[in-house]
Amino acid sequence: MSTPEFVDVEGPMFVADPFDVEEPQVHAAWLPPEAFRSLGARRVLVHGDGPLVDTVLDEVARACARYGGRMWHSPSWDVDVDLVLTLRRADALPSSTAQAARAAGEAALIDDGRTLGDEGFLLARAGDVTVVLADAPAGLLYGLFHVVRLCAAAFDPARPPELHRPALRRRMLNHWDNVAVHPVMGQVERGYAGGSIFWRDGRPRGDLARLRAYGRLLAASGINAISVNNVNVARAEARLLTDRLGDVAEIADVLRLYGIRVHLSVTFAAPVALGGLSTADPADEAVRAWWAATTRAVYERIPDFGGYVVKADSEGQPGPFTYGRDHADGANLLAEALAPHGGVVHWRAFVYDHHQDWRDRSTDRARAAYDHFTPLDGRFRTNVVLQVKFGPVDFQVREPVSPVLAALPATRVAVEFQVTQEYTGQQRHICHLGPWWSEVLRFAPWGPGGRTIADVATGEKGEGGGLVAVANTGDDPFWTGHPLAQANLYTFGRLAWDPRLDPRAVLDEWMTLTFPPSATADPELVRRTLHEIMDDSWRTYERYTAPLGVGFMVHPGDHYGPDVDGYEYSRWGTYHFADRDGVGVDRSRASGTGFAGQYPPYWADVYESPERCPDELLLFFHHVSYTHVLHSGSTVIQHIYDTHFAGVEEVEAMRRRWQTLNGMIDPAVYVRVAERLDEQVRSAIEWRDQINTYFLRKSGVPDAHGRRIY
Ligand code: GCV
Repeated sequence: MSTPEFVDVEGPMFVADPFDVEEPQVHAAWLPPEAFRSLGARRVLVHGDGPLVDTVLDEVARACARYGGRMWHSPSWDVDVDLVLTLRRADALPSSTAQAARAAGEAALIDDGRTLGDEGFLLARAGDVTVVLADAPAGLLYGLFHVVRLCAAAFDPARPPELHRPALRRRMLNHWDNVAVHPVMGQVERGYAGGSIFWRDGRPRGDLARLRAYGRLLAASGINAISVNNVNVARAEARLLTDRLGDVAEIADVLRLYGIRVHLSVTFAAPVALGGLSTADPADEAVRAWWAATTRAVYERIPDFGGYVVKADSEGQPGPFTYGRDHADGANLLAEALAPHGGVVHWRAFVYDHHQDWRDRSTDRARAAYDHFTPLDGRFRTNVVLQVKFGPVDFQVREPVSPVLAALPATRVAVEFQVTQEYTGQQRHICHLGPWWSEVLRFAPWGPGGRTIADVATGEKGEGGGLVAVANTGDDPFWTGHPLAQANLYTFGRLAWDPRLDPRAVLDEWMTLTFPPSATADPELVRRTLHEIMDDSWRTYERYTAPLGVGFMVHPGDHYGPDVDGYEYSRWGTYHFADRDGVGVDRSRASGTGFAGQYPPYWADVYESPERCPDELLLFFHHVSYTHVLHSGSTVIQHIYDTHFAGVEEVEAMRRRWQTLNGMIDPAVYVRVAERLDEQVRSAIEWRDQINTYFLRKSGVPDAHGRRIY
């Protein structure tokens, strides 16, 4: 028998550990050491080689060191183990228990008839052993995090085999981080969690330990791609593509350890701004050559570079319209440069007139993306992903699903969500967005029972554009400002891995990892209380803010807090048209902007009719009188009063419930959340009183229950 190559957990770790993520200066979020307790107490064999396998080894070694388990790597020694993490095609396993486990896994796989792919894994039991089988190292890493999620259940002898493959190939985060501090938007545009994880005052932040800890969290949620700078690309940020590419490479080197590919937001004007050309016209040969050469240089430095993200002809960003070209011409220009290297361009569909005249009732911002992009269907190269915000306006707490998502069958389409809570309480309010995203993903735009938005993102043969979300993270010690906002990031990653997951179950997973039962005196109380606070928090937020899908009513600029008429006479195209008789935007075909007609027939008909339109979207699609009776039986005006009073009561109840956790959980988390709940209560009262007062004054209709309105 040859020498055992096991890792003696009492001895030095054999995997180089340049960064100490064991004792981070930041909150451990959903990967506290306690979450690894079950895994770390076992005998674990890891079989396979490569950088991502090293990451798996590092994770397992760390857990075993803490909880008394043992780990072997590619052994030549026969040992009994509890868990085998192995590549399917790796060399024969000498350990007999491991061999048996792998054989059982293979058998289960054959029975299942599916393949594992680049990121999938199989978890199966063989006798006393749990096996994680993958075809590629990324699958082993995801399998490891699955074992962590399952805790002891991963070792349940009765557990049937399970095969996991991500439904979506690309599960991406967009950071709206500026390299240099922007005079208005600061370091992170719409960022509510401090500064950037990547940049500070014009330079890389250089905190590689933090970066690695971030990659680890993202991988454990399922995210595998990230763009590292704002889609609004200013001068300093533009240079990341050329002379500051080294800064990007440094980030890519760290995130690669967790299977995350780095993408870059670029400016369409780069050939002029950086290349010294006189034009950025997509039809110009010199422009095409510039993009080709620049992109080649990017891949020489970052071989697994993901691609470009582009916001063009939108809110002041340059784009192809300047040259009389359309967005297919623009996107294809960059796609052509990326294609030889396997990269993609995420081309955003957020194109609308942001200099609208509020007097003009015929222009409708909600129509814009459809009007611009549907004529281009079929013209985009295959490595263009059209990135579409989930709703037609802008990440509101309630909007219909964007009709663009159902209108380009010959285009790869990605759905864009906003994890950063720009319009949903800015990480000062608890607003768990999982149920909202899940509702969007399950929406069937061609009518009930038909294909869903998740199907569109997946694509019929897996060639869909995937899911993308704007990140909510920053250099805040809790990552997300509000500690409970971590759940939104985790949930986004999990839904991107499998859009069919039940958001409540995902929230439960997040709770169990973040507040490990073994670390609290009364785990059931903690879990129940968190569910009571978070499960319905999105609907609570909706109740005390803009009613019935009408949207906005936020303070202009910072978008926090109520200002009912703040945007009413502005150029931004977000109006509610409240007058003494009624409120809402007529988007019908019959008498309004015609937006309802952008949907396939089933929903076009439903939305067209004030009688059939779902209550929660009524004011998005129709201008109705205050006395219009909803499906709920209430009138519009009474609904406004009732929901605003109820919303505040619910937030007050959240605060009381949170107080019952004092002493049960990490005091720092407790205090941070308690402070933010005080602000949430204050802000919800402000919303209630401004909205109710505004509509009482407009309508003259008193509250049926005689409650105090000002
Ligand atoms: C990055 C909204 C936000 C902007 C953001 C824009 C976008 O308008 O308020 O800050 O810009 O969306 O998605 O590009």
